[in-house]
Amino acid sequence: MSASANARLGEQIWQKMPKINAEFFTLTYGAMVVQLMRDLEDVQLVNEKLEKMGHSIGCRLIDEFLAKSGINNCNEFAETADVIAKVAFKMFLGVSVEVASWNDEKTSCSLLVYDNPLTDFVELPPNINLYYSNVLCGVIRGALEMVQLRVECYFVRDTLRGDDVNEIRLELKEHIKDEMAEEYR
Ligand code: MYR
Repeated sequence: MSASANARLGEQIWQKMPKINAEFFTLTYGAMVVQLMRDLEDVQLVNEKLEKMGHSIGCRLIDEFLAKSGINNCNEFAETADVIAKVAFKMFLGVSVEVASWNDEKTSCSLLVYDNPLTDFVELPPNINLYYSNVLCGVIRGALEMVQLRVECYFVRDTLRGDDVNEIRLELKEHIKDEMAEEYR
């Protein structure tokens, strides 16, 4: 199987088989990252690719999340962040995440991921600029886009790079106008 077909397979497994064994999933994700490193030969491109893959996963995942959680409309961004941290991470990765470091406007916060199952068994070579779990940022961005929230989402601390915690910064940029809904108003 070609390198890119392997990478595609990893993505498909993630999208279509959310209940697969966690260890197998973690190892599959790792194999996919390694393959992307080989194929793209540029760490920055790999970071971007992981984020984009996450985005397309997030766009699909949101329906399942809303259906299973029964959550529909968060009034405040703070509520949305809490739902991501406490419900979504739990549902999809089995871990709970802390929300911290809000800005005064309550449009930007950090998600502190103390235990990231994606990085079990993983060690990075020193001085590599890889955001190994960048797929998570894409998943969050894609899922929120589907509920009309445009966000920027990026890693600021990463235990694989020697930090004491994984910190994902989440910034609300815009409430996307729902043109269909506007038309029927
Ligand atoms: C709303 O504001 O209407 C509901 C917002 C729900 C947002 C849920 C986003 C799910 C993000 C999935 C992250 C998964 C990480 C493993």
